[in-house]
Amino acid sequence: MLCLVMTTLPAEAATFTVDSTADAVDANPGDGVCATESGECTLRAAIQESNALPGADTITLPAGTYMLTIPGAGEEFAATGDLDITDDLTINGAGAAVTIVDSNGLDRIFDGCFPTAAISGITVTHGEALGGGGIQYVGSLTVTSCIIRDNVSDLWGGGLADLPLPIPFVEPRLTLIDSIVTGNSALGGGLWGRRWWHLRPRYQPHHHPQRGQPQQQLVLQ
Ligand SMILES: [Ca+2]
Ligand SMILES: [Ca+2]
Ligand SMILES: [Ca+2]
Repeated sequence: MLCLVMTTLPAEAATFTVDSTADAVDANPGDGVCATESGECTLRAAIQESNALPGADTITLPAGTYMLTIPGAGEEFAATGDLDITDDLTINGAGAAVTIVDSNGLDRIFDGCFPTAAISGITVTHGEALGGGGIQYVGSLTVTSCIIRDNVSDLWGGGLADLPLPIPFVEPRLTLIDSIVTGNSALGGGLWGRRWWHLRPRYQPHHHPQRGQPQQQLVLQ
């Protein structure tokens, strides 16, 4: 994605609680209310709203399967295709076994360009993109108690990948905690990055497959 890293003024953090598993856009991003035309707070609407509000925000994502259904890869404002995160954000699922975000091959799941973001308690699955089939990121991303599985990339990072372009003043940094990266397929296996990986408490590099091979299981716990 095209990253425009902007300095934003301090703002009061907002918390949005998703109340619908539907995939629909926010009716008015930036008004402080997560609401589609029908008044629901979808994951896509919550991300659009948190992008529009300056400063770090939090999204609570209850148990459910959230299917991405709006086609349109290559769009960078979370309106179509993948969910573009362009501001600091924390997304808290209810647990990877029960909170599942699935793109059904439509696009990748999360495309992040942020200074700092975190996701926890979520399964990210069936994403598909040229790079970062499940998640592509720039900046500092912390993934805690998540399952990144069965995502596909034709190039790098079936599960997760940092953006392979240098962005001024932003270094990609991935921290994986108590998470499972499994069943992803790509040139770079499940994980691909240039630097700044922090895998706790142990890193199993032998679980990176060769080109075109499905990734074996990488468990960090
Ligand atoms: Ca709104
Ligand atoms: Ca924000
Ligand atoms: Ca998008």
